Amino acid sequence: MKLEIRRLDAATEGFAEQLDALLAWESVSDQRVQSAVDEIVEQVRLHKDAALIEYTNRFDRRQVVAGVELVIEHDRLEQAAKSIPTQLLEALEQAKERITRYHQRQAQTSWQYTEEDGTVLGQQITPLDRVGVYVPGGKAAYPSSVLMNVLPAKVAGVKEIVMVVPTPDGFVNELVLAAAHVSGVDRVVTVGGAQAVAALAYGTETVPKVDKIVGPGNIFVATAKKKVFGIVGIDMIAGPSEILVVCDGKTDPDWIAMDLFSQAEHDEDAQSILICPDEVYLDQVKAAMERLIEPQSRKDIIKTSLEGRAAFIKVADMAQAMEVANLVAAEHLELSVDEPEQYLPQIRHAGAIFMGRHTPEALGDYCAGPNHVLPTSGTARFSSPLGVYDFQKRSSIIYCSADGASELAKIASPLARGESLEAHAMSAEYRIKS
Ligand code: HSO
Ligand code: ZN
Repeated sequence: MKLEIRRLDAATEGFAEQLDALLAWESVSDQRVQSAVDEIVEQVRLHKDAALIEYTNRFDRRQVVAGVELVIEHDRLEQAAKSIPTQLLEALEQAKERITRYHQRQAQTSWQYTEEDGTVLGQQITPLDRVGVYVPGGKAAYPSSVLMNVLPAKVAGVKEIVMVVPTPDGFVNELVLAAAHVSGVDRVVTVGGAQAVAALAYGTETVPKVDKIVGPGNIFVATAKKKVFGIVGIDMIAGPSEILVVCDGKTDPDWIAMDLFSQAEHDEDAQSILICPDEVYLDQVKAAMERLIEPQSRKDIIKTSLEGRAAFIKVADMAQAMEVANLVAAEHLELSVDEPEQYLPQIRHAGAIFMGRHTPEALGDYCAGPNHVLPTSGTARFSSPLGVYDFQKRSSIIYCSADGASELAKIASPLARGESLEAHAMSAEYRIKS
């Protein structure tokens, strides 16, 4: 199958503009989506289960009468785990172990130190009490994403994890339920869309109010998450998946072709970019892609994604490849080269960095250990992978000794008076020793 893939050359004038155009992505939250979400969130806030049930019946074509019908019992999760092929269950468990081990290293711990005057200062770390995990229904329902969202919360020590998942026409994804069981979700409620987000943010008779909502979703879910942010915490608003492969031209072209497909098959808007100093190699990868796409079960999605958003970028050398990689700030960056560690210090922006020819992104998506929830659309410039720290909070600790308070008050008092805050000044001054 012929593929039309955009080619750029970093040496040409106007490359910067071409790159900007390539990366440009606007999530289309039009006014209609916004007003629909406003209405849904408001109704669920006011009428709780009654509204949640009505929307669920309408959008997911169900006939639920009472809230309890939305809840999936623990036994049912266990049954799902038993019903899936053993090999799959074992893989979920092995992935869980590796992901947990990696994330345990991320846990922040409390600390304290004592000033010379005896004042103790510190930071106390506590987990969030209750977290909501949104799991999409239908084609984007990934059991691996259940693990990636739930396990860091578990490691952080979150007491209660509520998972919401839409079940259109009552269809339940057994693998998703099995993953919920393996990762230790406390409660599963079969609701989705903006109504599920609203239920998690405000609480209903069936869905407990949570402190933070994480997990990917469609435009309605994303818009609802933005709307309730402030009432609850949210993780991030994810754009389409991206992969950027930097290759020196010496990896088997078939491997690179398949790595690029692995992102492209996610959805039509996904972006796959290959950077290489060797033009002939780019042609070889293209030929490999045209051959390998034929038997792909998702070849239509792959083709649309590649022809709409992919690019091959020719660079002068590896140094320029690193510069371009930093401009892209990709969600996934593969360094398909020998001795990739020599380039690592030059990479400033990337969600996850896959080092060397034997590290395809797919291994990171499932089981290597790091999280697969990563910053997209260039947001790796200022944000990080989902992690244990997203489920932990910090409280500052101040414990003054009598001497310490007396000394601090002498600093605080003039500052307070400078702000014309007399009670502040006096509160401090009461502690000054005469
Ligand atoms: N690559 C996706 C995660 C995923 N892949 C789930 C397979 N399943 C995140 O960009
Ligand atoms: Zn993936």
